Amino acid sequence: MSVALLGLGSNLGDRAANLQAAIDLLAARGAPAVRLSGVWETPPVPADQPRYLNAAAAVATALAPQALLAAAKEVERLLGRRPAERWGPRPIDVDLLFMGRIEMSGEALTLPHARVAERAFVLLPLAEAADGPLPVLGRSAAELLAGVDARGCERTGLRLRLP
Ligand code: A4P
Ligand code: MG
Repeated sequence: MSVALLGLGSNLGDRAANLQAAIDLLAARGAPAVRLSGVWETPPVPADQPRYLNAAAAVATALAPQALLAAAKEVERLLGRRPAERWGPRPIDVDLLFMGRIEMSGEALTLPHARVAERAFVLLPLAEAADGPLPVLGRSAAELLAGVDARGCERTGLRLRLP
C-alpha cells in the first residue's frame, strides 16, 4: 500500500460536483482518498479560459503507478473529458503529483509531476492534503509556495467528502 498525492482541477460544467465525482470514482477503482484539501478557485493558466476549482487528495492504494494513471484517465473520460488541446479547459483533470518516493521520467508518466513546484494552483491545495517535506523534493508545499505567484487564488467555502 502506498500513499499517492493527486491534484484535481475543473473549469467546465459543475466544477465542484466534478471534483467530488472524481474522488468517488477513484475510490471505486482502488484509490480511496484518506485526506482532502479545501477547494480553491484559481486563475487559469493560460488565461483565456474559465477559472478553475482545484483540490488535492492523498489516496491510499495498492495500484502500481501506471495502473493509477490509467484509473485517473478513465475517471477523466467518464466525467466527459474529451481529447483536446493541452492545458485547455476541461471538466476534470487528475494529475499524479507524487507516489510515495517513486521517481520516473517518461512522456506517459513522470513522477513527481514535472510542474508541481511551480504552480500555486497545485501547491495551495497540496499544502492542506500533505504535511511536512514532500517526497523526493524534500521541501514542504508551504515552503515552495514562497517562490510562486499565488495572486488571484482564493480558498472557497466548499468542502469535499471523503469516499
Ligand atoms: N503525464 C505524465 N506524467 C503525468 C503525471 N504525473 N500525472 C502525461 C498525470 N499525467 C501525466 O496530460 C498530458 C499527458 O501527461 C498525459 O498523456 C499523461 O500520460 P493530460 O492530463 O492529458 O493533459 P493536460 O492536463 O492538459 O497536460 P498536463 O501536462 O498534465 O498539464 P497540467 O500541468 O496538468 O496543466 N490552471 C489552473 N488554474 N488550474 C489547473 O488545474 N491545469 C492545467 C493543466 C493548466 N492550467 C490550469 C490547471
Ligand atoms: Mg493533466
